[in-house]
Amino acid sequence: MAVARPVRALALAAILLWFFFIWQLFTPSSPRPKPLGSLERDPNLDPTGEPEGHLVYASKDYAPGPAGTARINATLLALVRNEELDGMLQAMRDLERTWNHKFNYPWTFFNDVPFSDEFKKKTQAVTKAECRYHVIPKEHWEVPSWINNDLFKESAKMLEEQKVQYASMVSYHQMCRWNSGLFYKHPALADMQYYWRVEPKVHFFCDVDYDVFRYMQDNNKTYGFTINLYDSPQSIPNLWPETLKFLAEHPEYLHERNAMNWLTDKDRRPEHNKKANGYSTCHFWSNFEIADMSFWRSKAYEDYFNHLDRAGGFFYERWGDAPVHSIALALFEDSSRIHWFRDIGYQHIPFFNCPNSPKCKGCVTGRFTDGEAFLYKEDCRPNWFKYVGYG
Ligand SMILES: Nc1nc2c(ncn2[C@@H]2O[C@H](COP(=O)(O)OP(=O)(O)OP(=O)(O)O)[C@@H](O)[C@H]2O)c(=O)[nH]1
Ligand SMILES: [Mg+2]
Repeated sequence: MAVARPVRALALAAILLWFFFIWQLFTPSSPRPKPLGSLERDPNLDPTGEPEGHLVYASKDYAPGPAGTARINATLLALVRNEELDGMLQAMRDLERTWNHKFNYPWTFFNDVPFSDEFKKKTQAVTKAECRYHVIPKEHWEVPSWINNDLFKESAKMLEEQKVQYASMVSYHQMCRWNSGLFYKHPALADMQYYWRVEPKVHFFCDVDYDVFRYMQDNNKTYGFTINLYDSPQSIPNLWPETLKFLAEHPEYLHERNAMNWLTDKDRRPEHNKKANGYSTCHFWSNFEIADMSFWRSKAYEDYFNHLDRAGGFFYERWGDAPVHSIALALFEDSSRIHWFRDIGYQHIPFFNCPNSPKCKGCVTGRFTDGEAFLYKEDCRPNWFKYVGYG
């Protein structure tokens, strides 16, 4: 039986459509780099070189030991558990390969319990630089006396109902509090000014040929970040109201070139701002930080941290060191002293900073995440670029 030509064409079109549909269904949802939004272009796609300003390169004056006279008072710093040894070794190998084998800055490891001999032996084996191991004093780690344990448990239950991760894990709250306001008070850091925070399992992808600590010092920078994100508003409902109370008591701490508009933006994610009671929730992702501890040691930050600590939100909510550090920097520091290290290729699961540079290997240029597509909206860099710039 002959089939009319139009009917054959229709059948063919239907078959093709069917194959197209199946292909769409089964191709993996590729986490290709996506643009930041309408009219925005991810600057990581643009060719990236070294930052402007005075740079100091490797030389024999950075040799390990006393011969390394060019090193300034700075250290690589990690709070880590003995059980995270493998992840720590991997992160160390990445950072040694891309940067520290040229500069040999010491590593300083902190733990709430003593480090095992295995931890010490294996970490020292992956670097020529000196490794130092310290236990955190009890009074810096313990839950403070004014925290009520029943109230903590009750609050943790409510936070967990709202899907706040790690809400009932006391040590997570202790870690966030220590990273917020106590690490730089450890006696082992008394003579240190700068640190580069490193977590187990993070990755570094790009060769960096200048001394980043000298970059901070010589170019008058206080804080360097790579990734800038939204936070879960459920974990910090009272952080901003407490901050406003503090500001009302201390208007003198507000810097005239602050980044208040980055902190209070409500255009991009109005719901976040609403749930966090006026805070955009934008923050520098603090698992990576290169910073000058003089800022944390200033009177403004000390007063702010004590105010927050007394308010109890490190335990009754789940205030992280990332929003706490970020709010303080954006309010009390000149925003031009906060630097985006766009040239440092970095990953902490599930987010990346991956610049367009021949010095980078192992990450996809401009890729922000390799996780689910919904994670793209966690990117708060566009607001930083909009309100402060690319510096
Ligand atoms: N010594 C010690 N280190 C801790 C403790 N809790 C967390 N840390 C360290 O603190 C840093 C942050 O902890 P993470 O568990 O990675 O927290 P996170 O990055 O918010 O969570 P993930 O997304 O799961 O990585 C890591 O370097 C951990 O090794 C603790 O109780 N003791
Ligand atoms: Mg982590």
